[in-house]
Amino acid sequence: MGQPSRGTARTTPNPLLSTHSVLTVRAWRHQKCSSGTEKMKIYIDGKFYDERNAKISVFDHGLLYGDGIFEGIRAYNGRVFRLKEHIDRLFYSAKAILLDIPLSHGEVMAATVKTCRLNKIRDGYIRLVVTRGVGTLGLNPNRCKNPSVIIIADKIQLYPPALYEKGMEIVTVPTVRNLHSALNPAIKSLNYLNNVLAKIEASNAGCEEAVMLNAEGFVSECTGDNIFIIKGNRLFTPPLSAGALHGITRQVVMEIAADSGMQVCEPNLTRYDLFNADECFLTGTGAELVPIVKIDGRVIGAGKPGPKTARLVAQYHSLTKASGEPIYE
Ligand code: PXG
Repeated sequence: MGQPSRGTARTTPNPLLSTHSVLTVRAWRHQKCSSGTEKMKIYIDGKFYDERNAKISVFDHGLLYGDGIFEGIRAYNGRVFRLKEHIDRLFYSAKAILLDIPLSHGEVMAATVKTCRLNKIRDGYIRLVVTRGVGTLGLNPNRCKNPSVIIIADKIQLYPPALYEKGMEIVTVPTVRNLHSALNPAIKSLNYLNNVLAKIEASNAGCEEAVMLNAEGFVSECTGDNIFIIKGNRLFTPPLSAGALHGITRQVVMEIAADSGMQVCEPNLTRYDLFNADECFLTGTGAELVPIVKIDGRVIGAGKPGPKTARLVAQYHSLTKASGEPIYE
């Protein structure tokens, strides 16, 4: 995203990037961070490769069909945050798509930590990918005998601080969340076209994130984040059955909120519920907690990040600093 497509004159503006501010935020978030004197080492199937030699086959079904799974994980202060939970979710995704990860749970954890260590990561973003592996041009995954495990540990680029201070505006988009009966949104598969299309629609509307509804019209989640609202002392987020990913950050925030005396509920939510919330925020490993101040042109609460959101943000940050799988001990 953000690059002119093949065959397009370099001077042609990308029609997906409708406003300068959207471009600025996205460029910030998705800039690759590995540049520098140190060469990044990427794990592929038990070996480490320099970035320019880290390649997989064009016959890998991960590429040909989006047949594979992934996780996005963060390291803070020399520890990998909620690593076990991420690897649990990886194995649940694998089970759902009948993919045999060629490593045990413990081996995947160890390989992730080792990749961070080799890349001298203290604060970073880890992308863990398991592809179905090399097969033929046919769809049949039985031809793919060896799934591939890829681990990239990079520095993290954060959203600009102003976004957290002022809050973000989001819109509801026409693309609805995948049906459970078609492709269950709980599977973190390499096929993210459902989310990508919603993201494009958000960009076209000048927003960085999209509210996705499910086929019944209930709020599901955003393209790469879960959504929460606060009303009084109650914290609401859509249930997993509405098509929300079992977000690791979502889970942590629900625990923090319950511990600090908030009532946490997971009912079906409508756009009306979002519009009339006191506060709203998004959660995700990369974005952490992002306050939302406008949805579909409706100002949320006081139109600025709310006090209860701010408290949860602070509690989340202290947890990320103080817990996780040590990289260097
Ligand atoms: N919903 C979806 C659909 C996600 O992909 C989340 C919620 C948040 O889950 P965690 O476990 O991170 O709290 C995600 C994960 C990106 C990007 O570049 C973000 C995710 C995945 C892939 C890319 O913004 N977030």
